[in-house]
Amino acid sequence: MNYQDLGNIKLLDMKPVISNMKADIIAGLSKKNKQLSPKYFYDKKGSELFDEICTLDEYYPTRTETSLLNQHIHEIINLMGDRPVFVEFGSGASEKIKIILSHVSENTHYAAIDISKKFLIESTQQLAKEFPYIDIMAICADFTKEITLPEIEDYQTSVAFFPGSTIGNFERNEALSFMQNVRKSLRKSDGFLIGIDLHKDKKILEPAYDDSRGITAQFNLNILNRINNELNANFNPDAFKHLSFYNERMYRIEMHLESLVDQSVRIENHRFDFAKGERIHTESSNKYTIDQMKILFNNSGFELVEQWIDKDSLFSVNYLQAT
Ligand code: AVI
Repeated sequence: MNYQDLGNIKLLDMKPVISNMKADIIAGLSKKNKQLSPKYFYDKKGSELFDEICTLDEYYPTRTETSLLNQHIHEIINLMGDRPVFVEFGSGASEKIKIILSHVSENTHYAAIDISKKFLIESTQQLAKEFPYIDIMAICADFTKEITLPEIEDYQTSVAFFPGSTIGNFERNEALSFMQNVRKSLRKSDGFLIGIDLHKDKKILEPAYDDSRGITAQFNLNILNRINNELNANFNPDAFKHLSFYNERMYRIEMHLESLVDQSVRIENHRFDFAKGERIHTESSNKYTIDQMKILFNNSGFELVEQWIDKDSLFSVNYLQAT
């Protein structure tokens, strides 16, 4: 494998295929039931709004997962054994890994996988300044595809890390194939530390996705601004409203944008007609029962070793071992 030495980090560029936003958006809006992929939420503004969501009183996942990781950090470190390689799938700003890196010995290696090369280099270089005693590698790759991880000499266990219940934003079949791909990139007995949000009363779930300050509404509507800015479109975000609800049959929060009037929107020479009340499905956030998680783990070649759940049964952090 060809690494580039970038001073305090190594870069391995797997040259992922970047999806074509314009083609994706046009295809989604041309469907009978219009839809947009939640991956397009995250332009600069969308990422800032998501960071703000994570601090909201109603949005329990971030603080609950963070406190579970802090509370059980010594058990987690023990399970990882000596000389582990921590591999984060979709590392983003590499925030939650800091909880772990601040407790490990210098015999730890951290590999961050992300598709956005510039952001990946910036965040891993920043991390390397904070944790100069840890070997850090940035892997530019699409973590939703199968990835062959580099062999790292002298390191014993690889531990995949996938926090934040990001798995919830995959459809159930995509979640299974993601887990199977992670399994293929590991060896038998390697670990997988994954945070998954739990199915619960909609009295708790629904406000988490429709907060009183309207930040989630702004986050949802911002996708229309992004399409206007980047694809030369003429959406009027004021002519749509944020709608979210818990679909109990499907065990998922659904977020939609609902058209407030009959209207037409253009993206270059493509025209999309909306009837009043028509919706664009922008995100699903799947929630799991304990049994559903067990089935997912077993069907993807893992066994559950430890599961930590907060006292209110809101969120789970799971340590799995590859079988
Ligand atoms: C990133 N992901 C796990 C968040 C979630 O809870 O599904 C995205 C989000 N959407 C609205 N609020 C937060």
